[in-house]
Amino acid sequence: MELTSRSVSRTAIVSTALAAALGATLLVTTAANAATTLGGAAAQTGRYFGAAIAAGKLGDSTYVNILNREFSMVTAENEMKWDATEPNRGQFNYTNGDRVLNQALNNGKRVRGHALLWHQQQPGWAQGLSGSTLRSAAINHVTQVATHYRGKVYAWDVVNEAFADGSSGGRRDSNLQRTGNDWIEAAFRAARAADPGAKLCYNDYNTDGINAKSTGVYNMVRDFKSRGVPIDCVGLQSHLTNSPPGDYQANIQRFADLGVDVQITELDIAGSNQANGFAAVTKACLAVARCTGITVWGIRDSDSWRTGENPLLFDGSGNKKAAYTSVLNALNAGGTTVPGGDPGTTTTTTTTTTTPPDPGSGDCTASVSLNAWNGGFVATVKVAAGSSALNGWKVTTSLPSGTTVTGSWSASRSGDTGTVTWSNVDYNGSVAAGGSTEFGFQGTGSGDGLSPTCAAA
Ligand code: 9MR
Repeated sequence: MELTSRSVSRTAIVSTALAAALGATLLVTTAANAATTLGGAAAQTGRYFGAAIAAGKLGDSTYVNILNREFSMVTAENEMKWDATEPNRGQFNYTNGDRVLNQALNNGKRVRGHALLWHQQQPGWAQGLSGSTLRSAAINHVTQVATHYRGKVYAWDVVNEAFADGSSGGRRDSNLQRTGNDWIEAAFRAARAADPGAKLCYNDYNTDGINAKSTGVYNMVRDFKSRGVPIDCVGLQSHLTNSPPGDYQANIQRFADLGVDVQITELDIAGSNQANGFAAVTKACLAVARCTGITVWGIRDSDSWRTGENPLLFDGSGNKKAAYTSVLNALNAGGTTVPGGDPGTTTTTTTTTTTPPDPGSGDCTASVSLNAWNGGFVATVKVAAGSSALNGWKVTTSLPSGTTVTGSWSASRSGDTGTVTWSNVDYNGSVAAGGSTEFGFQGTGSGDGLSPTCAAA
């Protein structure tokens, strides 16, 4: 058919009408599928959305209504801690812990137990103990409390906040630490024996980005996994101001790559960028398959431990804040995006592409799994030994022009653009014949076509 100006204009009209009709249909579909609560929206992504609650507030109907409507996971803010559950040595009190547990279970929610051992909120009698007496009292506490809640909690924060702030990357000094460096693994083993069905987590703050403290935790988790110490998850508390760190998603990813789940366990965000910050946290978790859920540390601003900072999703009267809407929208959008990116204009996808193992020198092969979005990516590189063991390895990647590495883990690198070489670090140079190890990095730009090659070093 000859394309006349008349037929063009008619076609345009038809197209516009079609687009309008389609648009309307899409809107209706989206509205029908979008969940209207945090727990419901998170469930559509296979995750939970939880809140820390206080037994003393369960008589407040505004509070309970929001709790029952919005959240699918519950943490006792204080009621399952050592001072609450074992006020006198060997005498256990589960009254308030059970109130929180039953409120959750009776309303179809799950429970994250918090926390079996911590240097704070110890009963006075434990604060006065040391050495082997404290060790056995601590392990008995783990055993008794985890046994009481056996089969009823989804996860336990077995140990809370055991690493030091600052650049050391080491353990925090505490009475528990002074019983010997193995106190954490002893606690995890006791918890597993007492409740084999609960996921066992290590939980900490200021471990949200890649830093010395989170790397200390990372090294401990890697060590536990390599020695068979039972650990299933890592909690990033995420008490934040304005935004998560830029490498938040990469940090979540590197823990996930160790073979543990990651949970955002105590989220609250102060500051004027709060709504965007909550969206960025939510999207980062959604971008990592093993990030299994998010818990906010309180319901209304007036319930928060951060008095005057208003860091939560509901105001003091129980009204939904802008931060609430931004979390709900991020959950309903599903998929992934770049933390801190502009949710209004960024179209995002998660793709996992694995390049075929390179034929290499026969010593080793390298393959890459990519989690990419518009403008950035996290690459996880698997280094596999051939028929001989490796005692060191070197991987070379070719980054497309315009691409820059912004952070990396489990390897040392030669640069951040162009051809980058990656060498093993002290703990992952030895790879058994037929075995493998992984390192990873985050970058801006495109992660396509990295074509890693591997050689023994
Ligand atoms: O929110 C809790 C507050 O009510 C307690 O007074 C405080 C005691 O130290 O603990 C708060 O919860 C903490 C959590 O158990 C561990 N991470 C930090 C939390 C905020 O301080």
